[in-house]
Amino acid sequence: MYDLNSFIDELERKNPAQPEFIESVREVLQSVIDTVNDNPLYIRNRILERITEPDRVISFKVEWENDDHEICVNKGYRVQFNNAIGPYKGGLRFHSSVTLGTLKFLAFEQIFKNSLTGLPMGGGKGGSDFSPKGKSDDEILRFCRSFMTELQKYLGPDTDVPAGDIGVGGREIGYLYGQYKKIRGENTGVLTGKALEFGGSLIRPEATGFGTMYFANEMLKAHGDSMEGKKIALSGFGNVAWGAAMKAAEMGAKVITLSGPDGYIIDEKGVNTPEKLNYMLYLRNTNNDVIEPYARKFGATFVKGRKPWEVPVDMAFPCAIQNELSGEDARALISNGVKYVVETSNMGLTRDAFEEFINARIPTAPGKAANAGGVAVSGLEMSQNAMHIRWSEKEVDDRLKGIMEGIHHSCISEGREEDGYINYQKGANISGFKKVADAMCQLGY
Ligand code: 2IT
Repeated sequence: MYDLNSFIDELERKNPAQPEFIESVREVLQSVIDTVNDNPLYIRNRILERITEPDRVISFKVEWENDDHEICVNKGYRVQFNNAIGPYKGGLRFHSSVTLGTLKFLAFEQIFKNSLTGLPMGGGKGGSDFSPKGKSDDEILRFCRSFMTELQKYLGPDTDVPAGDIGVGGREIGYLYGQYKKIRGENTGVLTGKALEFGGSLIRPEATGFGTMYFANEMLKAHGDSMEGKKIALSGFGNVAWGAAMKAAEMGAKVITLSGPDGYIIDEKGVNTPEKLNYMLYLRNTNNDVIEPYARKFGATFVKGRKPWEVPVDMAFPCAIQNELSGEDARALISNGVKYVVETSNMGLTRDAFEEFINARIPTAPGKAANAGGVAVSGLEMSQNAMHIRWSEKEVDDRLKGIMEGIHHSCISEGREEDGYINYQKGANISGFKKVADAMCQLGY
């Protein structure tokens, strides 16, 4: 029999100074501990000990030259966490906050998220503490080349297939893939999120944002409600927020906030015109990491240094980075009458925030369910690459919708509590976990 607290204490002792990793393990384990204790096969196979230790962690040095001809050094990593159900799959994050602990948490989350999609993908994540903020295009190119020169040794279309994440979008994927092709001489789709000209999939850029709205739509339907007319607070302004805002507008809901490290904007008219949506992409590509210019351009209100969770809304979608919505933010949203919360960033909610929403019986989706559309369409990009074909926009979008509906169904079947409340966190964790654990039992150690 496992005891959650003693297991976590031991994990902490073995993995010091990795609080995000410990937190992500705690979140999954608190949902699955009874399932594990009830299953002698999981206990005999030591699933908990084995699933919380990465298969391997690759750590390397990235040397590159800046525009002033100075040599710069960054850290590079790839965490290959678990490949029981398919090749390692997960994004690369380039952000100054990245540490090994961050990438271990993201790779751990990815195992269960990928499992939930129903596609054959294992869990991995990589990245660097390189910050694209303020860098020129040439500097980003040189950094990406150097990063891939080392990383390519560990990749392959059936081994490990990275993609984008924070700081890694279409431009960076292009530079990384270009270097992979130069060194390996292969056109295998070893990265996803590629441009359409060289093997990318339609709908991949939109997939995370569209997917989170498809998931939200299922949540609302399950509660006899609809997206029509809902007011939404959304954080971030990158790729995920862009796709989410676009789909929300299509569904008749209104996104009224966006945010950056500098603060947030309130646009009461809604972030819903092609001009506003395209401006988000433009802002991202300036590498300045600020949202204030949006307020100036479209006559919206800019609130400096604060987060959008103080604005009264029906739905909240954190779409930026981990731990961006705290217990205090949750209490503010609850007292302002929030009805649904959809964690779209990975671990966007702190543990306190999750507890606040669950205790208040507010339907709250965890990131590993709601944001799985991104990696799901990455899986579809891998399939198209392997078959040397391209599916139409409708074909990919229909599959994405089907996958998100499937994930919602999994959450309900494992997450419904006695009082009828759907505990999406528990549902997602149990269904994602079981498939990987069963595979591990069958594969032997
Ligand atoms: O967090 C994520 O799921 C991603 N950044 C996407 C990963 C992928 O392989 O498409």
